[in-house]
Amino acid sequence: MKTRLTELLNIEYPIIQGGMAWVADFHLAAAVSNAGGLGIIGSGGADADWVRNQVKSCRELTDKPFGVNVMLMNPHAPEIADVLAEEKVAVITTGAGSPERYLKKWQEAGIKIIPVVASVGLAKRMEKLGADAVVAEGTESGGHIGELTTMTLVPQVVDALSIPVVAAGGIADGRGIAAAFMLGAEGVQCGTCFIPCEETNIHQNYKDLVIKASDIDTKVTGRSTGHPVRTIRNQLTKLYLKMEAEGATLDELEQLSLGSLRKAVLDGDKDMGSFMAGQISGLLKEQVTVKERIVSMMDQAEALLGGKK
Ligand code: TUI
Repeated sequence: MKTRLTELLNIEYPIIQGGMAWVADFHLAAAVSNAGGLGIIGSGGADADWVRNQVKSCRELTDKPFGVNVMLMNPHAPEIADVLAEEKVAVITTGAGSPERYLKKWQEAGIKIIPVVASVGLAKRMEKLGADAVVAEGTESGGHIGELTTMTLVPQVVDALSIPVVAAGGIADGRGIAAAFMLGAEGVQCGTCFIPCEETNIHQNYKDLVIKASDIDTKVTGRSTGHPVRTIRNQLTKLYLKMEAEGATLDELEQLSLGSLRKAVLDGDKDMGSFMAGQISGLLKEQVTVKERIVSMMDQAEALLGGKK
């Protein structure tokens, strides 16, 4: 399946791995790139040294292109932006904001830039400023989310832009890929489907929670703070939503969720961890290797879209 995205990124399959904070380290990114997709190191709230080390480690595991996601709410984002320009990583994806202030520097370093957007407005601004493609991410996604669904966002972004559009949110098998292509996307970004993979370097409880989740097992917290985040429901989401309903302050809510992603990924704390995952968790029933996941998704997509290549 050749598209403008596979050509742009020099990859075999039109699949970008989501830059999941704490979850997507160089092990996962290298595995995805080695399997023919585009692996992404999720820099989340990490500092610039961590990112530099991850990039170097990833280069030891793969000769294929890979990228780094910059979470723009991270206070270390300016230093990370510099490190990525110095290291001349192949691709940068961004999330949770507008990367406007960094684009020139990254372009001068020859880096392909793919902002993740949740609205047509930001998508258009990114194209105007020279982005190479955009990821249009629907609210089905895990983690920090926008308002629109993948089904509504993707075709509207496709119609508004000339550069390639990558669909994200709710895609975890070949049917999802085929559907995204029908909406005009030229690639997909998938995060949740890589959580229960062998190569994902996280606590086993996190993988098991995604595998055991049903269709209705994710919740969105933080709507009242303006930073909605989708996670697997547990004691933390219950408490958070109760406090939000009772009008808790930003400070109180921050206290509750402080370090909760770490608790999920490192400690496997099923009750108080923040297990970011998308609505498609209910579709994922087994732990497989990254290669198996990608090949089965692509086989199914190619069959649905009418034959190979
Ligand atoms: O960024 C994501 N997903 C994320 S980031 C993250 S780390 C985090 N941890 C704790 C709390 C909050 C975040 C976990 N998941 N996806 C891409 C995405 N970007 N979704 C929504 C947006 C977005 C939202 C508003 C992008 C831009 C925006 O407005 C910018 C503007 O200036 O218009």
